[in-house]
Amino acid sequence: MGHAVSATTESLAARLKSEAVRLGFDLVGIAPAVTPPGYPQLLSWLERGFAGEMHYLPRRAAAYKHPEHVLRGVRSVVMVALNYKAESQATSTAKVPARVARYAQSGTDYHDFLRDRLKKLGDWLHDQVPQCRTRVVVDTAPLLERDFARLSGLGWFGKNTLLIHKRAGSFLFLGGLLTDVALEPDEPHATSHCGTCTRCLDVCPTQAFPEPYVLDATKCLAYFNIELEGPIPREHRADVGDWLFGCDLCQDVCPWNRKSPASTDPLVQPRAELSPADALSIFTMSENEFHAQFAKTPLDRPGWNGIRRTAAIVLANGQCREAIPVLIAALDDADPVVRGAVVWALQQFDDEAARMALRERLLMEVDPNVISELKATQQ
Ligand code: B12
Ligand code: SF4
Ligand code: SF4
Repeated sequence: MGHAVSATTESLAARLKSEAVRLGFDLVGIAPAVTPPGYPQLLSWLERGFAGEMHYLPRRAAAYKHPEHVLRGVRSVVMVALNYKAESQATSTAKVPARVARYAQSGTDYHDFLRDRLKKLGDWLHDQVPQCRTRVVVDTAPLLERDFARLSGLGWFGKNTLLIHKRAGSFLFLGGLLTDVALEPDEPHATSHCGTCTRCLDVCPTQAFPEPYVLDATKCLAYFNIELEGPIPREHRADVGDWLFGCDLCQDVCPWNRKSPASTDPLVQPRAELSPADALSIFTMSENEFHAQFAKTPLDRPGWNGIRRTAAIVLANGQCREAIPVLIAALDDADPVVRGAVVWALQQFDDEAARMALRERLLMEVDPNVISELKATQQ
């Protein structure tokens, strides 16, 4: 059952927003529960194959059409944003620096703490409107979060596809609270403030933007080093540079992030060993050590093997000769994706021991993908 807008629900919206700020959110706005205006763009994005192996996106294409599919009877979508630009940066003295995107440097999984705070906001709403229904959304539900964030007035889509707020910038986590309470909606953010700037498009190492405002995710480093389970395509391994986890290049260059304030929230402050990480120590970590350090952190998503796959590539890109014997030893690794990356890494060094180890490995390798890595001579 829905709840009509009245003078009291209007002030309820204002009180809900104060509560959201009290809970530690930096921005909050309310959108009506409608078909998101960007829905046709999502369909064409999927049709162009830009979701790659993120099959959960096309599988739920129909559900994105209306937030009704996330919460039956939904009338309002409360969108919140939390600034994760931390006060300090880069404190570690890593031998081979391996960069971790800012959003993950605290080692805290933002899904958890955003969800906790949004649940508290939901509890607050339940106290005000006891029969109401709510659902918390962070990332995983079929909801175009940036579209609803724009609709609720939180900012515009940058050419890098990120949601940008004039004062707060784009280093923002987004989340939503869906409810069947009809709350007074905010005005959508109708203007764009990118102008003639193209910095984000120009800096992208893989040219992942086929046009402004559209990202081909299958070329984004964040897709390669976080989402992709298999090998990172050979032609993009050099582009990975020193990015172990995610990538911030198209946000670091954005003028709107230059003056954005730093957050004092303890949950987003960087852990020294992640800002930046050390590629060599990460690569040589045992599975137990990895879990002890990184279980429940964002690095757990690619996992021990995924992280070591990328670390091998970062070591080669950093041309750290100390890594050569370590990489040679890893030619025996149990995981073929790690072995494949190690083969490529060794091929990037002009080194006789590396060449000999690769020749020997070819005589005993059984995995067809690793064999083709061993036989490949380019890139
Ligand atoms: C899948 C996904 C990814 C994929 C694909 C990203 C992408 N651009 O689509 C990959 C793995 C590459 C990725 C990377 C990152 N992600 Co991500 N990701 C998502 C997720 C789960 C879904 C995004 C989605 O639906 N994409 C499909 C496309 C079609 O949607 P869209 O880009 O939002 O497109 C909208 C607009 O651009 C617009 N539009 C489309 N075409 C056009 C054309 C014109 C002319 C205009 C004006 C508009 C327009 O309409 C579209 C529909 O709303 C969301 C969470 C969520 N549920 O929304 C987080 C999310 C978008 N990611 C987030 C973050 C932080 C990142 C990274 C910064 C992480 C990192 N540092 O490594 C990078 C940034 C890369 C980048 N430049 O976008 C945040 C973004 C916050 C913000 N300020 O915008 C989100 C919202 C997660 C969250 N809850 O906070 N991500
Ligand atoms: S996150 Fe990095 S790789 Fe992905 S689009 Fe931005 S600059 Fe390109
Ligand atoms: S770098 Fe420039 S074009 Fe890209 S999002 Fe920022 S203002 Fe817009």
